Amino acid sequence: MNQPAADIRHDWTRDEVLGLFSLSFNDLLFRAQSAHRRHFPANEVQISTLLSIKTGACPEDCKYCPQSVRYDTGLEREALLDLDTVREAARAARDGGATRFCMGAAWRRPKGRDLDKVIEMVHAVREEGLETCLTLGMLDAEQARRLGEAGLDYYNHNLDSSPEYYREVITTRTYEDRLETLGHVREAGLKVCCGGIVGMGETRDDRAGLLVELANLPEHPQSVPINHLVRVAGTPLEDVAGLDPLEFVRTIAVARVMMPASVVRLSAGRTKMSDETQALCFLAGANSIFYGDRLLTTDNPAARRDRALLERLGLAPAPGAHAAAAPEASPVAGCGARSERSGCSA
Ligand code: SAM
Ligand code: DTB
Ligand code: SF4
Repeated sequence: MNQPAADIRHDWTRDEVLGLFSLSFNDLLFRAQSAHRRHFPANEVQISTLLSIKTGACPEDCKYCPQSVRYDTGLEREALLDLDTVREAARAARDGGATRFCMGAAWRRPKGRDLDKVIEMVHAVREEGLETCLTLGMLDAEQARRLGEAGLDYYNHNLDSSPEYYREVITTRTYEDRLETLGHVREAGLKVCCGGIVGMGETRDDRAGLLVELANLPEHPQSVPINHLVRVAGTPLEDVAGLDPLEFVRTIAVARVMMPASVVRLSAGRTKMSDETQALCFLAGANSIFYGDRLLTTDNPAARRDRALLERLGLAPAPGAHAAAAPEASPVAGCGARSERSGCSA
């Protein structure tokens, strides 16, 4: 992605970022919306759909995650899906209006034969005219290189929180491990999708710390998912206090100001958000969502509710990079407008 130098910085300090968080809400949203319009069409939202290709029984201990083998969340484990199932799901996502298909596996890191199968999935999804994204856990340099060679577009690997709070949430892999994987992904020429989770009981200082780590990476991640914790019964974080929705909006706005040319995804946690909170998130510069009734193992807003929301807000789906390969691809029903300044015309 072309990153003009003027407002792309990699030298953020936590104090400076806390200063952004402390601005008056109006001033912060004005700055975020101005940054957004410098780099993106004002009224477009990138649409991704998720599929869990291998579910549950993960050896890691991430305290937020329903898929860790250490917590009894009642989740049924599933082996790696077969290729036809993935292809069908990708077609359905494309026909529903998604332009990117993100496949997630509950692994610490993929093993050799598993990666071969996942590479076949990447080819199949590309053939359906969709951009591809994978999240499989840690990768070594060779695995990242193979995925790049296979034509994968994005690799998702989150930093999740500030380095200090991360240690409270995950003990089985370090922040350094994550940074190392992100380095391999970048060096393999893949686009990086990297963000975090808020609403895990962290402080504002931790949220600022996460955003500093993301923005001070050698390149800004091309995609920055900001997840609100989905509290799942059986996980250690099931009873953590929820985050003030306006603080969530501030987090999105600060991410937009710090990484103005990155796509910021309003990611997990939308089922519990009002339409008004989501509208403020879009105003704060969020320009991507997960679309479809499921995330990986938890619910996402119903597709019909999202169509209605985009339409009410005059937002249109952003065109996908591989759209030409998919003659049958259709925009999100009822939201076909793609002009810069106008919204959905349906
Ligand atoms: N196992 C791989 C890994 O952790 O890198 C890939 C799958 S993992 C489920 C992908 C991301 O989902 C995690 O990094 C985390 O940010 C997010 N996630 C997991 N559980 C979540 C929850 N309950 N609420 C919000 N985000 C969650
Ligand atoms: C990301 O940052 N959020 C997505 C995606 N990357 C893989 C995952 C959200 C998972 C929410 C919990 C679940 O559905 O299991
Ligand atoms: Fe495993 Fe990923 Fe869940 Fe952590 S977030 S327990 S690594 S599936």
